[in-house]
Amino acid sequence: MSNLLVTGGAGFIGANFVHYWLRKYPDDRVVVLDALTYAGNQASLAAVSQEPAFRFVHGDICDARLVTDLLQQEQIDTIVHFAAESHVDRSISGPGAFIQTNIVGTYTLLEAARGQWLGDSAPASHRFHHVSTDEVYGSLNLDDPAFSETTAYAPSSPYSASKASSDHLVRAYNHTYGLQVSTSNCSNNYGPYQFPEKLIPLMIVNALAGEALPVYGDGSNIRDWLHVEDHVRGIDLVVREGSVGETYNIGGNEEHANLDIVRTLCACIDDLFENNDELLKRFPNAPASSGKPAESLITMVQDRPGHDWRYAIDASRMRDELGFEPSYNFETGLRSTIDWMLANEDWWRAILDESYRDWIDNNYSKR
Ligand code: NAD
Ligand code: TDX
Repeated sequence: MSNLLVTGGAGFIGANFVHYWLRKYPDDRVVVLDALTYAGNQASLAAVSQEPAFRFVHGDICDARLVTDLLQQEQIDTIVHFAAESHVDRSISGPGAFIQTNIVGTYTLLEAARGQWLGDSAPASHRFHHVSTDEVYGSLNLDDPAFSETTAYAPSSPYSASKASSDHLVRAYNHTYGLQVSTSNCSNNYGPYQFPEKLIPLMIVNALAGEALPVYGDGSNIRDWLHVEDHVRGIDLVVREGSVGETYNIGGNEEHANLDIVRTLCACIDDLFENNDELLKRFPNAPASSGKPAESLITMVQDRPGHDWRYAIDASRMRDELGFEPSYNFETGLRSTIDWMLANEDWWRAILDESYRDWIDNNYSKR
C-alpha cells in the first residue's frame, strides 16, 4: 500500500493518472496538490472526489510549508510530479510563471522530499517521479534519429528550458543526496480532459463552433502523439519497476504533421455530422450545417516564434526493460477523443469562459 502525492492532478495528464491509479490500486491513498491555475479543473476529478482514498488540496507546489506538512500528515512515500505551466505559446508571451512553477516549484518539492524522506522519520522506501517532456531535447530534422535517453539536452522555448532545468535538479538530488528519483520524458499527449488551448482539443472545439482552425506556419511541423491513457500506464511502470536515478522516454510511435492531423480531425467530424440531425442541431455553426466541409475552416497563421520542427521518441528502453507498448493507434485515438468531447460538452463549455476567450483572441490577433 502506498500514499501518493500527485501534483497537478487537476490538469490534463494528472487527472487521467488519478483516475487510472485509484481504479488500479484501490488500496492506495491519493492526495492531489493543485494550485487550480487556468489549466486546473476540479471538474476533471469529479468522478473520484467522493472516494475515501482521495483528497484534494488546493495549494501551490512553491509553498514549502504546505508541501512539508502534507508529506508528514499523509505519510507520503511516493510523489508523482505533474504540476507545471505546460503551454509553449504562453511561455513565449510570459515566461515568468514557467520559471516559478517548473523550476522553483520542482526545487521546493525536492527539498521537502529530501527533508522528509532522508531524515530520521524516513518511510521504508520512497520514490519521487518527475514527469517531463521530449521538448527538452530540442528539434529534429527529418533524417535525424529519434530522441533517446542519452540525447543531449537542447531546449529551445522558455517552457522546454524550464522543464530541462527541473530535470537536471531531479537528477542532481539523486546524485548528491541519494533521493530515489525517476524521470519520464514523453511526447505530445492527447485524449480526455485536455485543455482546449492545445492543438487537438482546440481544433475540435473550433470546428464544432464554426471558428477558424489556426495552423502555424506551413503546418509541416511533426509531433509524436501518445494517447494519455498509454502515457499514465507507462508512468505506472516507471514508478513501480523503473530503476532509481534513471530516465525513460515514453512515445506513441505516431509521428504526424500538424496539417495532416487537422485534416484528419476535419474528416472525422464531417463523417460524424453526415445525416446526423442531433449534431447539426447541437452545433448550428459547424460548417456541416451549411453544407461545407470542416476543412474550409483551416487558416494558415503566422508561425510560433522558435517553433521546433520535429519531435520523435525512441521508446525502445520502455519496451525492452519494462515491456511497454502503446495500445492506441492514432486515428482510433483521435476518433475516441472527438467522441469524448461530444459526450462531455459541459466540461469544455465551462472552460470557454471570457478570460480564456480573451487570451485566445489576443494570442491569435498578434499572429
Ligand atoms: P496542464 O497544463 O493540463 O496541467 C497542469 C496542472 O498543474 C494544472 O492542474 C495546474 O493547476 C497545476 N499547476 C500549475 N502550477 C501549479 C503550482 N504552482 N502548484 C500546483 N499546481 C500547479 O498540464 P498537462 O498537459 O497535464 O502536463 C502535465 C505534465 O506533463 C507537465 O509537467 C508537462 O510538462 C508534462 N508533459 C505534458 C505533455 C502534453 O502533451 N500535455 C507532454 C509531455 C510532458
Ligand atoms: O493553434 C495551434 N496551431 C498549431 O499549428 C496550436 C495550439 C498548435 N499548433 C501547432 C504547434 C505544434 O507544432 O501544433 C503542434 C502542437 O502544439 P501544442 O498542442 O501547443 O503542443 P506542443 O507545443 O507540441 O507541446 C506539447 O507537447 C509537449 C505540450 O503542450 C507540452 O506541454 C509538452 O511538453
